[in-house]
Amino acid sequence: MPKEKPVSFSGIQPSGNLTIGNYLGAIKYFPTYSENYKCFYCVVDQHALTVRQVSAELRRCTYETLALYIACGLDPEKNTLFVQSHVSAHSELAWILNCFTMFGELSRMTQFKEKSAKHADNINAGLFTYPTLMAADILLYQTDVVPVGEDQKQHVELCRDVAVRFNHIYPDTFTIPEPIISQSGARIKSLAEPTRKMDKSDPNPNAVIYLLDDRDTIVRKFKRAVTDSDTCVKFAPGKDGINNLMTIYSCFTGLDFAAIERDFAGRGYGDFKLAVGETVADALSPVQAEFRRLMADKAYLENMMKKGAGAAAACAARTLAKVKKKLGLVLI
Ligand code: AQP
Repeated sequence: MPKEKPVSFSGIQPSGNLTIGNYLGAIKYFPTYSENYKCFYCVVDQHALTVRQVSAELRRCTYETLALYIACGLDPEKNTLFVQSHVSAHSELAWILNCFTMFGELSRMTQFKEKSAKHADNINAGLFTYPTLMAADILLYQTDVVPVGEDQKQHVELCRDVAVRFNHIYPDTFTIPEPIISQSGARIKSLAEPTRKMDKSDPNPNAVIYLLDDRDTIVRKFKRAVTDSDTCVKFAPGKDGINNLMTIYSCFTGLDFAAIERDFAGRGYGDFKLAVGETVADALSPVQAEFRRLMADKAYLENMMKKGAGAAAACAARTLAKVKKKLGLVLI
């Protein structure tokens, strides 16, 4: 069946409280696809299982991530919002794609290497095959574009390689997806170690701005952000801390670096950090208010989960049946 519109798919793990990294690298852009794409945005709870989770926390974060999708501007009437584990086709297709993905390809994934180092006591098979589940997420919907932060580019490229390999053997099965990485905000760094990505699972909460942090906390964390011993607000190589703060400020205000440098000429880092903190807190305040409203209505969220799962499952079932038929699995 020809598509009415190209398809956009992306997902976020409910593996902790969402950060401004998740927002600026991904969620902020999701609503911009709603008019011209058929959009699927997923809470990828099965991906979160690759790292040990506390059950009650995983459940809470699943509701919260869904509520944050909407609070950040995704209209559930225009987008299919759903939870991965509610559509069993994801794990079914992941198994099939495991049989078309090479051990060497998975071994080269940066995230696998980083997470294996971080969780040395739990280097499980799911952590290793994470990219094939992600490929299943994407390919099930015949996706054209995948808006993601820079860290996920490698996984989308692997997904493309697997889809091309599959299509070579069984022609015209999958649409080959393109990763879309934003020009700005694609890699927001930690406030404590600004050479590293801001991670929602960072054990140091001062390194991360969570979307649900209150105003005082946001301002305090930015005040404490690691910068160099210079005082001049200028984007330059090697000034990782100030470059990161300027990137965040630019993403939230729309000002380019030259304008920020002009505005803060002759003023120290202290003034700038305060401005960044207040700007981010102002921008997140309406998102937080809408989030609280949605979280007070669990029945609404559950109803939406069911509706989203139904719509996603219908699309996913078509691709899965096509794949099974091509492979020679008997359909009854
Ligand atoms: N720091 C970031 N800057 C820009 N984009 C980012 N993304 C994540 N961190 C940044 C993008 O957010 C989307 C969801 O990714 P995820 O659920 O895998 O987020 P995560 O915080 O990286 O999740 P983890 O793996 O649970 O946390 P850590 O890494 O803390 O162990 C993606 O589009 C991602 O690119």
